Amino acid sequence: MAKEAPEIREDFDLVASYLAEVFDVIKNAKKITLLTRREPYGDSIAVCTAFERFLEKMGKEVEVISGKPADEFPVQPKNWLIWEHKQTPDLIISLDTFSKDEIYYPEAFHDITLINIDHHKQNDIMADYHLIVLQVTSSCEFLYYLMKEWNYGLIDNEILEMILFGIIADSDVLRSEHVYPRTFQAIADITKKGVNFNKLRDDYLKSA
Ligand SMILES: [Mn+2]
Repeated sequence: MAKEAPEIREDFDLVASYLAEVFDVIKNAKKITLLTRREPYGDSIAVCTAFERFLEKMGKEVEVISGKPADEFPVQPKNWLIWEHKQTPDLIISLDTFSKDEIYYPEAFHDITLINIDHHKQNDIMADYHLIVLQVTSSCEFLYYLMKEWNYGLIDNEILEMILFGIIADSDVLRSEHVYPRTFQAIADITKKGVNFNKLRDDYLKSA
């Protein structure tokens, strides 16, 4: 399959019909490598950490590759590599990254299926599948909706904590303009499960 330029959609509902197909690709992969940007920030790290845990619960072997470490953040991927890879994956997923120049993408990766998950207005990553929506605070918020569709039962409180951290970090504690009714619904659902908003807000403010 030839890789194509991104299609960017406003709202999550506009990708809904496409989700089952993408999840089949994920289910069929055994080794999955998650890529995020050279200089990861709260949302990038949290979305990789949450998705790594979700995929591991599905029985996948997962590696996360980014640029420099971000020790200031309270969440960290388990199998985190800095600008190098160990496994040869059968699926690659780029997360929270708007440009091909921002991800680790060696020649060895070029023929491997790539899914591009993001929420930025501009994105130039050529991929086999694009999941890009604008009306979310963060990639973490977007991933929460994806995981809910894909396998709600695998979402535990540890994953929810990372999701809420990413929402808080990328919206700068809900002060950004990219906060939507759906965001408040997600926060209500997550905190109802016992995840502590105030603690994560304080963690974020300490790291910022
Ligand atoms: Mn983001």
